[in-house]
Amino acid sequence: MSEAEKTLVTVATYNEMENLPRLVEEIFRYLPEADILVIDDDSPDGTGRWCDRQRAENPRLHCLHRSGKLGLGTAIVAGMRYAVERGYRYVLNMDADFSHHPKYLPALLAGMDPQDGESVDVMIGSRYVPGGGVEGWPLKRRLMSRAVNLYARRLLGLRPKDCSGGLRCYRVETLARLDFDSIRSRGYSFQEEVLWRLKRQGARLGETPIIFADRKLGVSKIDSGEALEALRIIFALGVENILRR
Ligand SMILES: Nc1nc2c(ncn2[C@@H]2O[C@H](COP(=O)(O)OP(=O)(O)OP(=O)(O)O)[C@@H](O)[C@H]2O)c(=O)[nH]1
Ligand SMILES: [Mg+2]
Repeated sequence: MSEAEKTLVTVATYNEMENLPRLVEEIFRYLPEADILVIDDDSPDGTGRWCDRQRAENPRLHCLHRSGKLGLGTAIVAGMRYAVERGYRYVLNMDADFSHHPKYLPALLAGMDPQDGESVDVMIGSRYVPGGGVEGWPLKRRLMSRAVNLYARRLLGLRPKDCSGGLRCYRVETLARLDFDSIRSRGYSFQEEVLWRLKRQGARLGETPIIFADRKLGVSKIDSGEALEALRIIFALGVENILRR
């Protein structure tokens, strides 16, 4: 397979030692041809060191080390830049905590350029289309997620039903035209912001159903400060969206 045919799966990690070894194994099981890039922010639990050791045995596993916890949004951007620079064709992003099961990766990839349908530039692993859903979240968390999603869709004028989820496949050629420096989100609002920017440059967005499972091992990295910051950025982008009309 030539480089240009290749797929990269990126996984941002901060203290995911309990999840990453099994996740890497499962990704290779479902996508044996793909490369994996772990973007680790100097995890105190040694996730990055594990990655380096593992790479010695499997050169298809790549590790990007950053100096400290710099935010999920900037980690994903680093993965996207990596995919553009090395000429991959597709890049898939996913969380490390098994909320996004690797079993969905082939369906996302297959939806990009289907033989019997229209191609898309971004395929979203979607909780909110028929067949999708969330497992293990209390009602309060479900409602909050729905509310944030609706807030972002309305403010940014986005059509997809799930604009905040982090399991996605992007066409790298499309990302190459994106001005990464213009992205304001360092944290969680990255997911909505990147869709909004790509849609404005004419990208076609699609959705494939997934069941999102709550994290079973390790702890959540999102705190209320980061969550508020995400809402603030989406609001600011919404204002920009109205002014540009
Ligand atoms: N490199 C890097 N990864 C991060 C950072 N923040 C979060 N992550 C990773 O991003 C993914 C999503 O983070 P989570 O803590 O699971 O956030 P969440 O899914 O919204 O929250 P939970 O549902 O509680 O797990 C995980 O793989 C984290 O390890 C960061 O600052 N840097
Ligand atoms: Mg999670």
